[in-house]
Amino acid sequence: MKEDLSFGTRCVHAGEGPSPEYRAHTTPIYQTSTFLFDSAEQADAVFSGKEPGYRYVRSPPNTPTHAAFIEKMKSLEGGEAGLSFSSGMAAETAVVLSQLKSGDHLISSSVLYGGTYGLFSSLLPKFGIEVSFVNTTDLEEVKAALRPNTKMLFLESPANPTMSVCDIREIARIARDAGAISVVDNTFASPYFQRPLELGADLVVESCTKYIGGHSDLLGGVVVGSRDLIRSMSRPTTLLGVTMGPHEAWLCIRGLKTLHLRMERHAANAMAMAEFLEAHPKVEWVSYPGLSSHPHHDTARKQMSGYSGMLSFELKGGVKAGQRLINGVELCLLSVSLGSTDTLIQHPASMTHAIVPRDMRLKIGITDGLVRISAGIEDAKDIIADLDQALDKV
Ligand code: LCS
Repeated sequence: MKEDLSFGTRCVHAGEGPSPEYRAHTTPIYQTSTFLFDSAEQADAVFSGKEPGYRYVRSPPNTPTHAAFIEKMKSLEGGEAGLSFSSGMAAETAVVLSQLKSGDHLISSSVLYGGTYGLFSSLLPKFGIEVSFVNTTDLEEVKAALRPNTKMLFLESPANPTMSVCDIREIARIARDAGAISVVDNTFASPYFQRPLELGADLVVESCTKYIGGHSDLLGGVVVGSRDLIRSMSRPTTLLGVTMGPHEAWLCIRGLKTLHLRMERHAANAMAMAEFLEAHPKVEWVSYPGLSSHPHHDTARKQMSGYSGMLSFELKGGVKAGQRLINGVELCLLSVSLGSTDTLIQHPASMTHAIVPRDMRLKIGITDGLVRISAGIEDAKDIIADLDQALDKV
């Protein structure tokens, strides 16, 4: 496929082709755990890497379904190679355990998905990996946190759940100058709105559970980057056993075919909700990178082509008011996760970020009353009417 095709065309066509056996139009699901060999010599050639081929589903390239998914992701993220995983957390675990060793230092955004914070704060130190949580929206703080043993800078932008945005190009430059690699969790933006590799990052991680799958019906993760870095992750990934299943790979392929259409609607709905909430007298503040009131709006405008579908806000009246709102919605659904066709609403302090200690939450802006919304792809007027009637009850 020609690489100069535009993004939406690549969502549909990249990695696809009629199956060699029967010329099926869509990529088949290779629902198998292992592959057969014609001879001992051929098995030896494939296992020793002299010949390309599929071996066992835990080992990349896994199956032709996974390979088609990775081809599509490479095209959309603009990377040379990639690996798929059983979840976003599995992808992050494989990144840190393959690239860091005991004695190394990791600098991470302080605002992160709660699970990622848990992995970095409680598991990595057990393996002798030092972690500093830093306000990565402040480049001076990032530079000040560098140590001679800093090997990785990890960031989320926009970040879960405050929507803070950091300057990916500058942070990638700081990492490169320090001899460290930069890793960006792009889950909130998706490659449709932001391509960290093009901004200079070394690896991009996505939880496919969110916008890539897009329908709240799978768990998966993916990492894309240079051929060399992905090669260095391949063996650890096989050994960790964190492979995506063939059916999930197929669901991701199907999800990606409509990524460009879904993301436009997610973003339009999020902007409509953000503007409605910002103008509402019961709302204290709204954080959406597309609003000119967002403290990092200029950085977002520089590195994103749109502002995606996530927003957070706080009501006047804090936690109690937030709970009344969440209990009052009828169309929006009370649930964690994000990037679904349906609008989801949740309370980070008691749900996605309950694992983060309260003093840390308050320090990084996850107030007790913060409410997070993942805008779905419904008609905006219906979701806004739902928020409006719920706000009447607050
Ligand atoms: N990265 C980000 C930015 C996330 O938001 C999540 C999950 C992950 C990685 C982990 O991906 P998973 O293993 O779940 O595929 N975020 C969730 C959230 O905000 N609510 O529930 C899960």
